[in-house]
Amino acid sequence: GEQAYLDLCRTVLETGSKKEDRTNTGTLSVFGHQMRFDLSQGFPLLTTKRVPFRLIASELLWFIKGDTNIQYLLKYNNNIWNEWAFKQWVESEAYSGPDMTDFGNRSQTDAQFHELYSIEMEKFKEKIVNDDAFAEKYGNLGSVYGQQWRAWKTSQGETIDQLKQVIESIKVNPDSRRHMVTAWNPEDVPSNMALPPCHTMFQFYVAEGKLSCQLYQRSGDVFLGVPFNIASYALLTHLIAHECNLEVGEFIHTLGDAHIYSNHIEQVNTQLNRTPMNFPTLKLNQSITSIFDFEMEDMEIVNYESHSAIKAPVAV
Ligand code: THF
Repeated sequence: GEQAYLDLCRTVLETGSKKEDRTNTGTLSVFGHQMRFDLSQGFPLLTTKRVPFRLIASELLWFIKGDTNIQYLLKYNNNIWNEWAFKQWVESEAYSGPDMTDFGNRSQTDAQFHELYSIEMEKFKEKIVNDDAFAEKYGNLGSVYGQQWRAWKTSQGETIDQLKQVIESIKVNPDSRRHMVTAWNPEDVPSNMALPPCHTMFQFYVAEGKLSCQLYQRSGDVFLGVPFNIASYALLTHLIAHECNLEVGEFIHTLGDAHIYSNHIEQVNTQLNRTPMNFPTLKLNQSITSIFDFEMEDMEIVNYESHSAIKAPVAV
C-alpha cells in the first residue's frame, strides 16, 4: 500500500528542517529518503487523496514521445506545466499585458491580482492551442525530459535516444548494470531549460523475470509532485515490462531534498488522518507491442477507490 508515502510525509513533518527555497514559499525538508513499491501488489496511485491518473498518463506520453511543448498537454486538458511556459511568455519582449512579475506568489496573496493573472493565463493557453507559431516560441520548455530522454544532444551535434536504447539493452542483455537514463545535463543547466530536471536519472534492473526501476529525484514536492512521480514511473515500468515481456517488480523512489511547502502542511495533515484503501490495477491494451505506440485510450486504471481530492497551490 501507500504506507511508504505516508511515512515520508510524517518524517518530513516530524524531523524536517525549515528551509527557504527558490520560490520564497518556505519548506520543511529532509535530505535523503527512500520508498519501495511492489508493483505486483497493485498500481501505486494514492488512495488517501484522489490523484488524477489521466494527467499522469498524458504527461508520461508527452515525455515518451519526446515532446517538450505544452501544446500537447493542453490538448489533453493537462495544465500542470502551464506556469513554467507562462513565465517565459510574460518575461519576453513580446508580452505587453499587465505586469506579471512574481505571479506565483502574488496570485495567492492578492485577490485582485489573481483576477488579472487568470485572464492572462487563459489568453495564453488559448494562443498556445490555436496559434502554432506562438506555441513554437512560447510553449516550448526547452531541454526538459522529452528531449533528454529521446534526443540527448551530443558534443558532436548528434542525438541519442536514451529511452529506445535502454529498452533495447533490457531485451538484449537483461542482466546488465547499465540500464540508465539521465535527464541531468550540466551543459543545459540552468540556461537552456525552464526548470532543471527534478527526476534526474533512473535505472532498470531485471531479475527472476521481473523488471524493477529506481529513480533518483534531486528535489521532491512531497504533497503535489511526489504522488504524480510515483505513479508516472510505475506506469513507465509497466509499459517497458510489457514491451519486453517481463513481469513488473519494484519501483524504488530515492529522494534528495524531500520537502513539504509551508502552504501544504494543513493538507498533508488532512491526508494523514485518512485510512488508506487498496491500490487499483492498471490495464494495458495487450495488442500494442511498442511503448512508442501507446495512446491515452490504451491505458486504464480499474478499481480505483479513493478519498476526495485535496487542493493546494503549486509553487512556481
Ligand atoms: N514544481 C513544483 N513546485 N512542484 C512540483 O510537483 C513540480 N513538478 C513538475 C514541475 N515542477 C514542479 C510539475 N508537476 C501538479 C502536479 C504535478 C506537477 C505540477 C502540478 C498539481 O497541481 N496537481 C494537482 C492537480 C492539478 C489539476 O487537477 O490540474 C493535484 O491535486 O495533484 C514535479 O514533477
